[in-house]
Amino acid sequence: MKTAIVTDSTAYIPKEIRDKWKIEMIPLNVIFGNEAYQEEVDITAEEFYQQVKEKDLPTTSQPPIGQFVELFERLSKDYDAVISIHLSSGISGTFAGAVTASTMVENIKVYPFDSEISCMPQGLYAIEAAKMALKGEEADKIMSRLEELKKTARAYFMADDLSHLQRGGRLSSAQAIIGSLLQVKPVLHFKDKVIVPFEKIRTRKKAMKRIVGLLGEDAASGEPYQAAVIHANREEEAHEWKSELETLYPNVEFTMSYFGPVIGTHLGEGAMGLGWMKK
Ligand code: MYR
Repeated sequence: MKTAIVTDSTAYIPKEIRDKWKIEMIPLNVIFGNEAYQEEVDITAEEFYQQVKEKDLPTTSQPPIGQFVELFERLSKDYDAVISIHLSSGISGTFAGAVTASTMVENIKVYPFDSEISCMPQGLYAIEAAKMALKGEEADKIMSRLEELKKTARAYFMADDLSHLQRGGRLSSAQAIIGSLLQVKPVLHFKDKVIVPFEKIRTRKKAMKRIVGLLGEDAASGEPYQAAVIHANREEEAHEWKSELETLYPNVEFTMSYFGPVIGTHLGEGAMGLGWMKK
């Protein structure tokens, strides 16, 4: 059985890595006024963070169902199955789009996978799936492996300005709680597929320290972990953080990643995050 691996642009897997592991990418869109851009295709993260300084605040949208159908049909010429890995169904309709498209194609079996997370942790699932697919593993076996990894996946992050998440309706909590959080730097995480405050913390420095400690709780087992440091246009700070983390946790393999245009629209510039899962 030949299995193709698809993920969406919010995994922010660099093109050379996608090419290396034969991962197909379907882009989400970022919209400035009347202009829609497919992220990672028409607009880079760098261009996006420049444009937000100059233009009205953007919005985002999921890929149209037709784009999924087209992609799955193209893949059906060379593959028997496709595993389509997407950002959490609790924050975007992308996964639901893949599910709908899966019922509209023939000659290929589609396995949609809800990562229940986003960004590079989602990318780590896609890379693992792609490595297994290239070895010729069956799609069912790859899906079981992804479910296994899911049990160990965590992501904690903080936004410099929570109003972006509030405006886009992606922060799930009572309005009064959100209001009280706007003045501080809460650590956020995914719970039951949606973003909720994890802990109310006053400063950026303390929030980052707390996230370091949370990774430490899991890494203390000494088992091999993989992790991603993720930043919204704060490359230097992210590199410093990564070096600090590498010294603290030698059993964790770190990669550097970024919040691209679509996720950046909802988190705002300056956001930082750390995601990890067992190897
Ligand atoms: C859409 O328009 O369908 C896309 C909506 C994306 C919402 C993104 C909300 C922020 C996610 C933060 C993920 C952090 C992972 C480490």
